Amino acid sequence: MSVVISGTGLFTPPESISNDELVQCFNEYVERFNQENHQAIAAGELEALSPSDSAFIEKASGIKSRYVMAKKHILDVNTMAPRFVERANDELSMQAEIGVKAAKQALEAANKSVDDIDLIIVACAYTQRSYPAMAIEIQQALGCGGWAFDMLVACSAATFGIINAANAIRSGTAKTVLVINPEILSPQINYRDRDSHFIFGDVATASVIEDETTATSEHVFKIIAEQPITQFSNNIRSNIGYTNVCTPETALAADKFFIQQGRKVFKEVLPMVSNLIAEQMSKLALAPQDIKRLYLHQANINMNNFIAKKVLARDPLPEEAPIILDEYANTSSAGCIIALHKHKQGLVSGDKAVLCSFGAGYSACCLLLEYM
Ligand code: CO8
Repeated sequence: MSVVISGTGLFTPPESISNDELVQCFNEYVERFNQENHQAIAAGELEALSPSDSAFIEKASGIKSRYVMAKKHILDVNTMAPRFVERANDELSMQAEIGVKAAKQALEAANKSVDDIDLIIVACAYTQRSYPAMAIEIQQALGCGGWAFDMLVACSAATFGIINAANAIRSGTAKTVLVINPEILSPQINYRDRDSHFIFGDVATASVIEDETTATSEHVFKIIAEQPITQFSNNIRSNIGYTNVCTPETALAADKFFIQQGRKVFKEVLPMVSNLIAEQMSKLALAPQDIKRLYLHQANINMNNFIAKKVLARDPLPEEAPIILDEYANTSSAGCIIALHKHKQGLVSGDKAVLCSFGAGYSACCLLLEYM
Protein backbone atom coordinates (compact mmCIF):
# COMPACT_ATOMS: atom_id res chain seq x y z
CA MET A 1 0.00 0.00 0.00
CA SER A 2 1.25 3.52 -0.84
CA VAL A 3 -0.02 6.60 0.92
CA VAL A 4 -0.22 9.96 -0.85
CA ILE A 5 -0.73 13.64 -0.09
CA SER A 6 -3.50 14.32 -2.60
CA GLY A 7 -4.39 17.96 -1.90
CA THR A 8 -3.38 20.91 0.25
CA GLY A 9 -5.05 24.14 1.38
CA LEU A 10 -3.87 27.46 2.79
CA PHE A 11 -5.69 30.12 4.79
CA THR A 12 -3.81 33.43 4.93
CA PRO A 13 -5.10 36.04 7.42
CA PRO A 14 -6.14 39.31 5.74
CA GLU A 15 -3.82 41.58 7.77
CA SER A 16 -0.05 41.75 7.42
CA ILE A 17 2.62 43.60 9.42
CA SER A 18 5.86 44.77 7.79
CA ASN A 19 9.19 44.80 9.64
CA ASP A 20 9.14 48.60 9.58
CA GLU A 21 5.71 48.76 11.26
CA LEU A 22 6.76 46.28 13.93
CA VAL A 23 10.08 48.01 14.59
CA GLN A 24 8.44 51.43 14.81
CA CYS A 25 6.14 50.25 17.61
CA PHE A 26 8.95 48.37 19.40
CA ASN A 27 11.25 51.39 19.27
CA GLU A 28 8.50 53.65 20.64
CA TYR A 29 8.21 51.21 23.56
CA VAL A 30 12.01 51.25 24.07
CA GLU A 31 12.10 55.06 24.08
CA ARG A 32 9.24 55.21 26.56
CA PHE A 33 10.82 52.55 28.83
CA ASN A 34 14.21 54.26 28.84
CA GLN A 35 12.65 57.68 29.55
CA GLU A 36 10.46 56.37 32.36
CA ASN A 37 13.41 54.55 33.93
CA HIS A 38 16.17 57.04 33.17
CA GLN A 39 17.14 57.49 36.84
CA ALA A 40 17.50 53.76 37.51
CA ILE A 41 19.38 53.37 34.22
CA ALA A 42 21.71 56.28 35.08
CA ALA A 43 22.33 54.75 38.52
CA GLY A 44 23.25 51.45 36.91
CA GLU A 45 20.32 49.67 38.58
CA LEU A 46 18.57 48.89 35.33
CA GLU A 47 19.84 48.19 31.83
CA ALA A 48 18.61 50.49 29.06
CA LEU A 49 16.71 48.73 26.27
CA SER A 50 18.17 48.78 22.75
CA PRO A 51 16.13 49.53 19.64
CA SER A 52 15.23 46.92 17.06
CA ASP A 53 16.15 47.21 13.41
CA SER A 54 14.37 46.11 10.19
CA ALA A 55 17.62 45.54 8.32
CA PHE A 56 18.90 43.23 11.10
CA ILE A 57 15.66 41.24 11.06
CA GLU A 58 15.76 40.68 7.31
CA LYS A 59 19.46 39.82 7.26
CA ALA A 60 19.41 37.49 10.31
CA SER A 61 16.17 35.69 9.47
CA GLY A 62 14.99 36.45 5.92
CA ILE A 63 11.65 37.70 7.30
CA LYS A 64 10.12 40.81 5.68
CA SER A 65 6.52 40.61 6.95
CA ARG A 66 4.04 38.36 8.77
CA TYR A 67 0.28 37.80 8.59
CA VAL A 68 -1.67 38.09 11.85
CA MET A 69 -5.24 37.48 13.00
CA ALA A 70 -5.53 40.85 14.79
CA LYS A 71 -3.08 43.58 13.85
CA LYS A 72 -4.30 46.70 15.68
CA HIS A 73 -3.27 45.98 19.28
CA ILE A 74 0.02 44.36 18.30
CA LEU A 75 1.09 47.75 16.95
CA ASP A 76 -0.39 49.76 19.85
CA VAL A 77 2.48 50.58 22.22
CA ASN A 78 0.05 50.44 25.16
CA THR A 79 -0.88 46.79 24.50
CA MET A 80 1.68 45.21 22.14
CA ALA A 81 -0.33 41.99 21.99
CA PRO A 82 -3.25 40.79 19.87
CA ARG A 83 -6.73 41.18 21.36
CA PHE A 84 -9.48 38.75 20.34
CA VAL A 85 -13.19 38.97 21.06
CA GLU A 86 -14.17 35.93 23.15
CA ARG A 87 -16.66 33.80 21.25
CA ALA A 88 -19.68 32.08 22.80
CA ASN A 89 -19.60 28.29 23.18
CA ASP A 90 -22.13 27.85 20.39
CA GLU A 91 -20.02 29.87 17.92
CA LEU A 92 -17.24 28.31 15.87
CA SER A 93 -13.96 29.05 17.65
CA MET A 94 -11.34 31.14 15.85
CA GLN A 95 -8.84 28.30 15.46
CA ALA A 96 -11.51 25.93 14.14
CA GLU A 97 -12.69 28.62 11.72
CA ILE A 98 -9.31 29.07 10.04
CA GLY A 99 -8.78 25.29 10.07
CA VAL A 100 -12.10 24.80 8.25
CA LYS A 101 -11.09 27.38 5.61
CA ALA A 102 -7.80 25.61 4.87
CA ALA A 103 -9.50 22.18 5.00
CA LYS A 104 -12.14 23.13 2.39
CA GLN A 105 -9.39 24.17 -0.03
CA ALA A 106 -7.49 20.93 0.56
CA LEU A 107 -10.65 18.87 -0.04
CA GLU A 108 -11.27 20.69 -3.31
CA ALA A 109 -7.67 20.20 -4.44
CA ALA A 110 -7.93 16.47 -3.65
CA ASN A 111 -11.35 16.05 -5.35
CA LYS A 112 -12.83 14.85 -2.08
CA SER A 113 -16.05 15.65 -0.27
CA VAL A 114 -16.58 15.80 3.48
CA ASP A 115 -18.25 12.36 3.23
CA ASP A 116 -14.90 10.85 2.20
CA ILE A 117 -13.14 12.00 5.38
CA ASP A 118 -13.11 9.54 8.27
CA LEU A 119 -10.28 11.02 10.36
CA ILE A 120 -9.30 14.61 11.16
CA ILE A 121 -6.02 15.38 12.90
CA VAL A 122 -5.42 18.93 14.09
CA ALA A 123 -1.63 19.12 14.39
CA CYS A 124 -0.09 22.40 15.51
CA ALA A 125 2.05 24.17 18.14
CA TYR A 126 -0.82 25.36 20.37
CA THR A 127 -4.52 24.60 20.60
CA GLN A 128 -6.88 27.34 21.73
CA ARG A 129 -8.15 25.04 24.50
CA SER A 130 -7.54 21.48 25.64
CA TYR A 131 -11.06 20.18 25.15
CA PRO A 132 -13.32 19.63 23.40
CA ALA A 133 -10.68 18.97 20.77
CA MET A 134 -10.35 21.51 17.95
CA ALA A 135 -10.35 18.54 15.55
CA ILE A 136 -13.74 17.36 16.81
CA GLU A 137 -15.16 20.88 16.50
CA ILE A 138 -13.86 21.00 12.91
CA GLN A 139 -15.29 17.53 12.28
CA GLN A 140 -18.71 18.85 13.26
CA ALA A 141 -18.32 22.13 11.35
CA LEU A 142 -17.43 20.27 8.15
CA GLY A 143 -20.02 17.55 8.72
CA CYS A 144 -17.57 14.64 8.64
CA GLY A 145 -18.05 11.25 10.30
CA GLY A 146 -15.35 9.00 11.75
CA TRP A 147 -13.01 10.26 14.44
CA ALA A 148 -10.79 13.24 15.21
CA PHE A 149 -8.05 14.29 17.63
CA ASP A 150 -5.53 17.05 18.36
CA MET A 151 -1.76 16.66 18.64
CA LEU A 152 1.00 19.12 19.52
CA VAL A 153 4.59 18.79 18.27
CA ALA A 154 5.54 22.49 17.87
CA CYS A 155 7.13 23.12 14.45
CA SER A 156 7.06 19.41 13.55
CA ALA A 157 3.33 18.96 14.16
CA ALA A 158 2.31 18.89 10.47
CA THR A 159 4.84 16.24 9.43
CA PHE A 160 4.23 14.13 12.55
CA GLY A 161 0.49 14.53 11.81
CA ILE A 162 0.95 13.28 8.24
CA ILE A 163 2.82 10.22 9.55
CA ASN A 164 -0.01 9.52 12.01
CA ALA A 165 -2.50 9.86 9.15
CA ALA A 166 -0.48 7.48 6.96
CA ASN A 167 -0.30 4.93 9.78
CA ALA A 168 -4.06 5.14 10.39
CA ILE A 169 -4.61 4.40 6.69
CA ARG A 170 -2.09 1.52 6.75
CA SER A 171 -3.74 0.04 9.86
CA GLY A 172 -7.21 0.31 8.33
CA THR A 173 -8.64 2.63 11.02
CA ALA A 174 -9.11 5.39 8.42
CA LYS A 175 -9.31 5.68 4.64
CA THR A 176 -9.04 9.42 3.96
CA VAL A 177 -7.57 11.83 6.48
CA LEU A 178 -7.47 15.59 6.84
CA VAL A 179 -4.39 16.89 8.66
CA ILE A 180 -5.00 20.52 9.63
CA ASN A 181 -2.44 22.99 10.99
CA PRO A 182 -4.15 26.12 12.34
CA GLU A 183 -1.20 28.09 13.73
CA ILE A 184 -2.28 31.13 15.76
CA LEU A 185 1.13 32.07 17.14
CA SER A 186 0.85 35.85 17.66
CA PRO A 187 -0.49 35.58 21.27
CA GLN A 188 2.68 33.67 22.24
CA ILE A 189 5.07 36.31 20.92
CA ASN A 190 6.56 38.71 23.45
CA TYR A 191 6.34 41.84 21.29
CA ARG A 192 8.48 43.65 23.92
CA ASP A 193 11.40 41.26 23.39
CA ARG A 194 13.90 42.51 20.79
CA ASP A 195 15.30 39.03 20.13
CA SER A 196 12.01 37.42 19.17
CA HIS A 197 9.36 40.07 18.43
CA PHE A 198 9.70 39.56 14.68
CA ILE A 199 9.77 35.78 14.38
CA PHE A 200 6.21 34.42 14.02
CA GLY A 201 3.04 34.86 11.98
CA ASP A 202 -0.47 33.34 11.94
CA VAL A 203 -1.78 30.98 9.21
CA ALA A 204 -3.58 27.67 8.63
CA THR A 205 -2.74 24.82 6.28
CA ALA A 206 -4.40 21.49 5.57
CA SER A 207 -3.51 18.29 3.70
CA VAL A 208 -5.59 15.37 2.49
CA ILE A 209 -3.86 12.01 3.01
CA GLU A 210 -5.18 8.82 1.41
CA ASP A 211 -4.30 5.53 -0.23
CA GLU A 212 -2.81 5.90 -3.70
CA THR A 213 -5.60 3.74 -5.16
CA THR A 214 -8.39 6.10 -4.04
CA ALA A 215 -6.65 9.31 -5.15
CA THR A 216 -8.23 11.06 -8.14
CA SER A 217 -6.53 14.47 -8.16
CA GLU A 218 -4.25 15.23 -11.09
CA HIS A 219 -0.99 15.30 -9.15
CA VAL A 220 -0.20 13.73 -5.80
CA PHE A 221 2.90 13.29 -3.66
CA LYS A 222 3.55 9.65 -2.74
CA ILE A 223 5.25 9.13 0.64
CA ILE A 224 8.24 6.90 -0.11
CA ALA A 225 10.11 7.23 3.20
CA GLU A 226 9.49 8.83 6.57
CA GLN A 227 11.38 9.25 9.83
CA PRO A 228 10.63 11.42 12.86
CA ILE A 229 13.25 12.14 15.53
CA THR A 230 13.22 13.94 18.92
CA GLN A 231 15.89 15.09 21.36
CA PHE A 232 15.15 17.10 24.52
CA SER A 233 16.32 20.72 24.60
CA ASN A 234 15.41 23.81 26.62
CA ASN A 235 16.75 26.09 23.90
CA ILE A 236 13.25 26.74 22.57
CA ARG A 237 10.77 26.94 25.42
CA SER A 238 7.55 28.48 26.70
CA ASN A 239 6.30 27.84 30.23
CA ILE A 240 2.68 28.82 29.58
CA GLY A 241 0.29 26.07 30.63
CA TYR A 242 -2.91 25.30 32.44
CA THR A 243 -1.17 25.23 35.82
CA ASN A 244 -0.05 28.86 35.67
CA VAL A 245 -2.38 30.87 33.42
CA CYS A 246 -4.77 31.64 36.27
CA THR A 247 -2.10 33.17 38.48
CA PRO A 248 -2.01 36.92 37.72
CA GLU A 249 1.55 37.39 39.01
CA THR A 250 2.97 34.68 36.73
CA ALA A 251 0.63 34.77 33.74
CA LEU A 252 2.41 37.64 31.95
CA ALA A 253 5.97 36.81 32.98
CA ALA A 254 8.50 36.70 30.15
CA ASP A 255 9.01 32.93 30.47
CA LYS A 256 5.34 32.36 29.58
CA PHE A 257 6.05 33.54 26.03
CA PHE A 258 8.19 31.92 23.32
CA ILE A 259 11.89 32.17 24.23
CA GLN A 260 14.83 30.70 22.34
CA GLN A 261 18.60 30.63 22.29
CA GLY A 262 18.60 31.24 18.53
CA ARG A 263 22.32 30.69 17.96
CA LYS A 264 22.32 27.38 19.89
CA VAL A 265 19.22 26.22 18.03
CA PHE A 266 20.91 27.06 14.77
CA LYS A 267 24.07 25.14 15.69
CA GLU A 268 22.41 22.06 17.18
CA VAL A 269 19.50 21.59 14.80
CA LEU A 270 21.48 21.92 11.55
CA PRO A 271 23.48 18.65 11.92
CA MET A 272 20.43 16.84 13.32
CA VAL A 273 18.34 17.74 10.27
CA SER A 274 21.08 17.33 7.66
CA ASN A 275 21.85 13.82 9.00
CA LEU A 276 18.17 12.88 9.14
CA ILE A 277 17.66 13.80 5.47
CA ALA A 278 20.93 12.09 4.43
CA GLU A 279 19.87 8.86 6.22
CA GLN A 280 16.51 8.83 4.43
CA MET A 281 18.17 9.43 1.07
CA SER A 282 20.69 6.68 1.68
CA LYS A 283 17.91 4.23 2.66
CA LEU A 284 16.45 4.71 -0.83
CA ALA A 285 19.86 5.03 -2.52
CA LEU A 286 19.03 8.57 -3.65
CA ALA A 287 21.87 10.86 -4.72
CA PRO A 288 21.85 14.69 -4.36
CA GLN A 289 20.94 15.07 -8.05
CA ASP A 290 17.81 12.93 -7.51
CA ILE A 291 16.26 15.53 -5.19
CA LYS A 292 14.33 18.10 -7.21
CA ARG A 293 12.72 20.06 -4.39
CA LEU A 294 13.24 20.75 -0.70
CA TYR A 295 10.17 21.81 1.27
CA LEU A 296 11.87 22.80 4.51
CA HIS A 297 10.58 24.21 7.80
CA GLN A 298 10.55 27.99 7.47
CA ALA A 299 12.34 29.48 10.50
CA ASN A 300 15.43 31.09 9.07
CA ILE A 301 16.61 31.61 5.48
CA ASN A 302 20.28 31.04 6.35
CA MET A 303 19.42 27.74 8.02
CA ASN A 304 17.40 26.60 4.99
CA ASN A 305 20.17 27.55 2.56
CA PHE A 306 22.69 25.64 4.70
CA ILE A 307 20.55 22.47 4.77
CA ALA A 308 19.73 22.70 1.06
CA LYS A 309 23.43 23.08 0.24
CA LYS A 310 24.26 19.99 2.33
CA VAL A 311 21.54 17.89 0.66
CA LEU A 312 22.22 19.02 -2.92
CA ALA A 313 26.03 19.23 -2.47
CA ARG A 314 25.94 22.70 -4.10
CA ASP A 315 24.19 26.04 -3.70
CA PRO A 316 20.43 25.60 -4.26
CA LEU A 317 18.55 27.52 -6.94
CA PRO A 318 15.72 29.56 -5.36
CA GLU A 319 13.07 27.26 -6.92
CA GLU A 320 14.77 24.14 -5.53
CA ALA A 321 14.37 25.18 -1.89
CA PRO A 322 11.41 27.58 -1.90
CA ILE A 323 11.29 30.26 0.78
CA ILE A 324 7.95 31.57 2.04
CA LEU A 325 9.11 33.01 5.36
CA ASP A 326 9.92 36.35 3.74
CA GLU A 327 6.16 36.95 3.43
CA TYR A 328 4.74 34.68 6.19
CA ALA A 329 7.59 34.66 8.80
CA ASN A 330 7.92 31.48 10.90
CA THR A 331 4.49 29.84 10.97
CA SER A 332 5.64 26.84 13.01
CA SER A 333 4.38 23.52 11.59
CA ALA A 334 2.58 25.13 8.66
CA GLY A 335 5.73 26.58 7.03
CA CYS A 336 6.88 23.52 5.07
CA ILE A 337 3.28 22.82 3.97
CA ILE A 338 2.91 26.42 2.68
CA ALA A 339 6.13 25.92 0.70
CA LEU A 340 4.76 22.68 -0.81
CA HIS A 341 1.32 24.21 -1.45
CA LYS A 342 2.70 27.22 -3.31
CA HIS A 343 5.71 25.74 -5.10
CA LYS A 344 4.87 22.63 -7.11
CA GLN A 345 5.49 24.27 -10.49
CA GLY A 346 8.15 22.64 -12.63
CA LEU A 347 7.93 19.21 -10.99
CA VAL A 348 7.35 16.27 -13.32
CA SER A 349 6.13 12.77 -12.61
CA GLY A 350 8.78 10.73 -10.81
CA ASP A 351 10.57 13.73 -9.29
CA LYS A 352 11.66 13.27 -5.67
CA ALA A 353 11.14 15.92 -3.00
CA VAL A 354 11.99 16.32 0.68
CA LEU A 355 9.38 17.56 3.17
CA CYS A 356 11.23 18.30 6.41
CA SER A 357 10.31 20.03 9.65
CA PHE A 358 12.45 20.97 12.66
CA GLY A 359 11.85 22.92 15.82
CA ALA A 360 11.09 22.95 19.52
CA GLY A 361 11.51 19.74 21.47
CA TYR A 362 13.79 19.37 19.57
CA SER A 363 11.63 17.55 17.08
CA ALA A 364 12.32 16.94 13.40
CA CYS A 365 10.76 14.82 10.71
CA CYS A 366 11.79 14.01 7.16
CA LEU A 367 9.41 12.63 4.53
CA LEU A 368 10.70 11.67 1.11
CA LEU A 369 8.05 12.23 -1.53
CA GLU A 370 7.61 11.21 -5.15
CA TYR A 371 5.58 13.53 -7.37
CA MET A 372 3.08 11.56 -9.46
N1 CO8 B 1 17.33 44.31 16.10
C1 CO8 B 1 18.65 44.64 16.09
N2 CO8 B 1 19.60 43.88 16.65
C2 CO8 B 1 19.21 42.74 17.26
C3 CO8 B 1 17.87 42.34 17.32
C4 CO8 B 1 16.90 43.16 16.70
N3 CO8 B 1 15.60 42.86 16.70
N4 CO8 B 1 17.79 41.16 17.97
C5 CO8 B 1 19.04 40.84 18.33
N5 CO8 B 1 19.90 41.79 17.91
C6 CO8 B 1 21.36 41.85 18.12
C7 CO8 B 1 21.79 41.05 19.32
O1 CO8 B 1 21.69 41.82 20.50
C8 CO8 B 1 23.20 40.71 18.98
O2 CO8 B 1 24.04 41.78 19.28
P1 CO8 B 1 25.52 41.53 19.88
O3 CO8 B 1 26.24 40.77 18.79
O4 CO8 B 1 26.01 42.90 20.11
O5 CO8 B 1 25.31 40.71 21.11
C9 CO8 B 1 23.20 40.57 17.46
O6 CO8 B 1 22.02 41.26 17.01
C10 CO8 B 1 23.13 39.14 17.00
O7 CO8 B 1 22.07 38.46 17.74
P2 CO8 B 1 21.78 36.93 17.59
O8 CO8 B 1 23.04 36.18 17.81
O9 CO8 B 1 20.59 36.56 18.43
O10 CO8 B 1 21.34 36.90 16.05
P3 CO8 B 1 21.35 35.73 15.05
O11 CO8 B 1 22.18 36.10 13.90
O12 CO8 B 1 21.60 34.40 15.70
O13 CO8 B 1 19.82 35.72 14.56
C11 CO8 B 1 17.79 34.50 14.95
C12 CO8 B 1 18.76 35.52 15.47
C13 CO8 B 1 17.11 35.06 13.71
C14 CO8 B 1 16.74 34.22 16.01
C15 CO8 B 1 18.54 33.21 14.56
O14 CO8 B 1 19.39 32.81 15.60
C16 CO8 B 1 17.64 32.03 14.24
O15 CO8 B 1 16.74 32.11 13.44
N6 CO8 B 1 17.94 30.85 14.82
C17 CO8 B 1 17.21 29.62 14.56
C18 CO8 B 1 15.86 29.72 15.06
C19 CO8 B 1 15.03 28.53 14.81
O16 CO8 B 1 15.14 27.77 13.91
N7 CO8 B 1 14.10 28.35 15.65
C20 CO8 B 1 13.17 27.33 15.52
C21 CO8 B 1 12.22 27.64 16.55
S1 CO8 B 1 10.68 27.80 16.03
C22 CO8 B 1 9.80 26.51 16.66
O17 CO8 B 1 10.27 25.47 16.94
C23 CO8 B 1 8.39 26.77 16.93
C24 CO8 B 1 8.11 26.77 18.38
C25 CO8 B 1 6.64 26.81 18.64
C26 CO8 B 1 5.96 28.06 18.10
C27 CO8 B 1 6.10 29.22 19.00
C28 CO8 B 1 5.12 30.30 18.63
C29 CO8 B 1 5.24 31.66 19.26
